[in-house]
Amino acid sequence: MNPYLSVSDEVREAVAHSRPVVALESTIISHGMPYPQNVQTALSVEKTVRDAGAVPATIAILGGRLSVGISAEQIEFLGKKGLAVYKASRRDLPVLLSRGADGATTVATTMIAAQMAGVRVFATGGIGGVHRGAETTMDISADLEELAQTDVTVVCAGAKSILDLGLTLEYLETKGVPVIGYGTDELPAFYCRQSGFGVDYRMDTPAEIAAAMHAKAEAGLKGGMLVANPIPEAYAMPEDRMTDCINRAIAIANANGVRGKSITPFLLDQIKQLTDGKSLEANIQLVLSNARLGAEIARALCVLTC
Ligand code: PSU
Ligand code: MN
Repeated sequence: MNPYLSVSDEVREAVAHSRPVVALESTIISHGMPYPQNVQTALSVEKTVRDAGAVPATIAILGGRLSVGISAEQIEFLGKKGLAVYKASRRDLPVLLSRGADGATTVATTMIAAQMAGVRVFATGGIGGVHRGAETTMDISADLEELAQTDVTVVCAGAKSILDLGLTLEYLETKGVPVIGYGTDELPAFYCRQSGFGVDYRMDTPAEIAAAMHAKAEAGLKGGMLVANPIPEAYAMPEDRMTDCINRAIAIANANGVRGKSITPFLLDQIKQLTDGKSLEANIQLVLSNARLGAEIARALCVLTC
């Protein structure tokens, strides 16, 4: 037994009986949205997963343990603390665990904990990737390296154009990560349904995605898969308006010298202000939609593995 892993009874039992489970991250709670919408969203995401027939497993680092399946009170704690909670990616784990500290898990660390607990599907909003200007800043999210090595399928709404989407796709190709468009040939751009960049494969049913996951596992191929699910039509934002907002947000970040792990939360907040809060509503809706799809994939996977 891993002394740094703590799995809730509900999640442990579901995994032991091969029932569907969906992992959920906590950086989106503490750093991705303001309080109290962050807590409300995290709780409705869990409910959405349940209503779709799977067990939600929200993941965070609490008291130096990778905790899989945290409580509503713990979600409230992380949401209230907001940016004061440590944003924990892979490189932060040894120190946070040894110090008995708390941390909000990014996509990378959520994947690590999910794999340790035997959870195969993870739903979130957006992943980190290759940032615009990475040819000089070298800012490339550890999420991409995690997808290369950790066997968890991540359901997202594509990536925001605060990233260089073309370079992000190239990086994923180099690392051998399949990028699947759910009902689309194009990589969605988070707030918008299209980006102009193609995905590797289009799939139209959760069963097709589960079949690819199953084949990968049976063949002994390591690494994750990325499923990109476009934001529901009713909540999609106009592309030209978003491009303009994102460019303005990046200019503000550059003028203020914002770098490293602070850049994504900073840009999210700027974009929210520049869109009068509309980007936040879009963000909430796309996460709910990904949670539903994650649950359907987890259920389809159980049909294959049971
Ligand atoms: N994109 C979002 N919202 C988020 C994040 C990304 O739209 O909250 C978070 C995720 O937790 C992701 C992390 O894993 O930011 C990536 O951070 P970095 O680029 O510093 O690795
Ligand atoms: Mn970074």
